[in-house]
Amino acid sequence: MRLMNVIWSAIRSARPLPFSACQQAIHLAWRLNPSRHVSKVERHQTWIKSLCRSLSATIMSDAQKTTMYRDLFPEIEPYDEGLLKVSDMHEIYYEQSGNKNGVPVIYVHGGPGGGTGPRDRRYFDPAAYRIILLDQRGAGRSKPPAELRENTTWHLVSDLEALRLHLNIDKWVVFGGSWGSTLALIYAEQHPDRVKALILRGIFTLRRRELLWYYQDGANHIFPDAWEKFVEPIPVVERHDLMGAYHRRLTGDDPSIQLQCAQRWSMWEMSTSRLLVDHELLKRAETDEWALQFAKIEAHYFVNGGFMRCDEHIYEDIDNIRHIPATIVQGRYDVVCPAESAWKLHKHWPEAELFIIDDAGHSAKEPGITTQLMNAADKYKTL
Ligand code: STX
Repeated sequence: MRLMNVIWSAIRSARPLPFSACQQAIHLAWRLNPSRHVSKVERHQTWIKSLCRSLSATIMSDAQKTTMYRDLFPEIEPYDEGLLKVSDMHEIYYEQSGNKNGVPVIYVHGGPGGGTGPRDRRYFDPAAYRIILLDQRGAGRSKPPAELRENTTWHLVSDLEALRLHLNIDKWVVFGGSWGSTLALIYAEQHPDRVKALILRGIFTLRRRELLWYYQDGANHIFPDAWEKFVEPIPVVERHDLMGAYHRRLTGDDPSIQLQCAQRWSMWEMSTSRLLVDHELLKRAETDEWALQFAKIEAHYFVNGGFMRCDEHIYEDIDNIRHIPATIVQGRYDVVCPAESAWKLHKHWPEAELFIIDDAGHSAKEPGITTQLMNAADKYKTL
């Protein structure tokens, strides 16, 4: 009876495991109950799968257990939401959830133009963290949507400071993936005294070669099928500069061309963000308002080189932040922001811990990446 209780409690807390661990567990389950017929096993697949997960957890070595995936924290609602006026033109949306007296953490979203969502609250222990989400200018619920005027990296850095002061925060943990890593790094380099720790994922430093890899010649070698759809709206004579060609159309005066280009631009990113393509994610690219925000703002930032001093900007200023505790999480098969940038950052900043996740692409939603991001957030929750 006690054994059954132990097994059931393990089943209730079961998390997805690598396939090889499940296979091992199946063998073990089989040895424990060899009379079970295959067809019965098939009929009870869900039960058996859970059992396999928990059994395999008991037979895995510690090293294997560190590769077990974590589930996000439960869904949580904000206790405070607002719009902060940051210029004559822009108001930025922010929200707070978790523990009002906890360690403040600011979630810096990607794109630029991607905005935040309820899922982004769930990397952080709500008992320990005061979780702050912010939609950057023109993105998400910020107003006006997709506005490109008064919208540069430096405006976004000053908005982070405006929000920090508005919320009466002295220092916060800064969490950002992809473009969120770019902005988090630049913000920290400008305001190192305001940053307790950095948690960075899918490193993107906005060098020209990173942009060309993704929007001109690089990632197309890996996703030729998705690429065909990406280049389709652009005439062959303009394809030598796809970012420029898209930018002209996205900021042009034909709304139907704007929308078609926004969808194709967004679809390229949604098709290439994960190790295994997520078809649900692709639907997002068809949402008109989101696609327009995402594509217009991304193209605007990218044709302008992220408004940075030079290609090496982030690396040149790295000494400003080398004393700040930091974790970098990078998918090995990240096609959007290849691991070369995370490696280069690590070389310039050896004090920052780097996790390369062997079974992941770009997305924060990939199980190995989620797990290491949550581990890092746990590590810094007592700072
Ligand atoms: N854009 C990289 C980036 O920051 C080139 C990014 N990629 N996907 C996203 O952001 C979302 C998760 C916001 C869609």
